[in-house]
Amino acid sequence: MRRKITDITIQKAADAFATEGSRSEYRKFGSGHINDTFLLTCDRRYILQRLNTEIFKDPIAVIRNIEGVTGFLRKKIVESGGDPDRETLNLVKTSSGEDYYIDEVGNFWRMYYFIEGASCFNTVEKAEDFRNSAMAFGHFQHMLADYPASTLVETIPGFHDTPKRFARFKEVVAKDALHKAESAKREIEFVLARGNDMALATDMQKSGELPLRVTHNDTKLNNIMIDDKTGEAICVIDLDTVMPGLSINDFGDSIRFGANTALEDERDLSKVSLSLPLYNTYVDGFLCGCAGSLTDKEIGMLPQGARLMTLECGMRFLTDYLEGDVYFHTEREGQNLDRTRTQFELVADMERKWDAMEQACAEYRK
Ligand code: ADP
Ligand code: GN1
Ligand code: MG
Repeated sequence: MRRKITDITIQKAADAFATEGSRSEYRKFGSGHINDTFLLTCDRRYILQRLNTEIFKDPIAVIRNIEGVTGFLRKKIVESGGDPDRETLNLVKTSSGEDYYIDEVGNFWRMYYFIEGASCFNTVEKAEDFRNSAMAFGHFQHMLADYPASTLVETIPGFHDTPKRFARFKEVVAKDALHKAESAKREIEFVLARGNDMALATDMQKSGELPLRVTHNDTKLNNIMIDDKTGEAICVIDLDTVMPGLSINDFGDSIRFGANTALEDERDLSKVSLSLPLYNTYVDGFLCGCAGSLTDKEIGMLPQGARLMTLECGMRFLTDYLEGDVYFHTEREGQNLDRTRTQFELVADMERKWDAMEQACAEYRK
């Protein structure tokens, strides 16, 4: 179980970093499901995070990956005349010159400079923002194309290994330690009925039909910052899972979250659907950001990336529901089951709209 954090713990962690001016206030911030995030105000603003070390078993490796990737991006941003203080994350050092701080009870902390004048969204308010986020995620991948991938540690082994997640899901269902499986019978059946599809992408990766690239792996809309004035997607954040992966997964996870007409935990399932206009917008923006680097095979598999990421995420929420909400942050009872249901509703809608999803991608093949 995760340790509760007290005010004293947060204050001590904040004071360990070399901030400009002393701490005036802090508050919980954002809607990430994994880490504990605080907005800290001193002479300027900072993001202070307690890393979830139940999930990231080697937090120092996470920091090393981020240091490497942000340093690499910084150079490219400078070369292209961009603003590296806003267009990539920047770690703040502790007073003793480290990139992280471990407190006396073992909590693992890091700090970033707060990116001012930009926001993260949980739903698409303007189609243009979604297109801009697509370009930025595509461009992110493109910029990292020549990053030395072998230096990256796999921070969560098998993160998008869908068959492995399916195997684990079946174990959890079989065990049903908390006797919750009965309450999710329909959802469990939904997953089992799609068992044969779980390895569609991983098999193509193994056979070399889909290349491994340096990818973000968690490309939801609230992991990108949109400039408040220009609407441009200026900075890709949440770099904890930057690892070798599949381009179709980065595409797919964005669709799962952003092209859904409802929130991820919406209870009224009649509101859930795949917005084809948003999907089409994202296809165009993503491929534009990737600047011609995706193969025809990858482009052809984009719809499957969307479907598999949504199915996988629903299966992960369901696993967590059955295990007692130990992975994703929850604010209410049953939230992981609600999240599961929206994901499966969305998968079902994608299956209905499959021809249109494929058609939208076909146009871009060479
Ligand atoms: P989690 O892994 O829990 O999702 P994130 O790293 O995505 O954590 O951070 C949670 C939220 O904090 C983000 O969605 C965003 O709103 C905000 N955030 C994170 N880093 C910054 C930053 N450098 N500047 C401004 N906001 C940030
Ligand atoms: C988590 O950290 P956050 O909230 O951006 C999760 C993703 C899921 C997503 C579902 C490290 O993302 O894989 O797709 O929740 N991140 C991790 O909203 O597990
Ligand atoms: Mg996040």
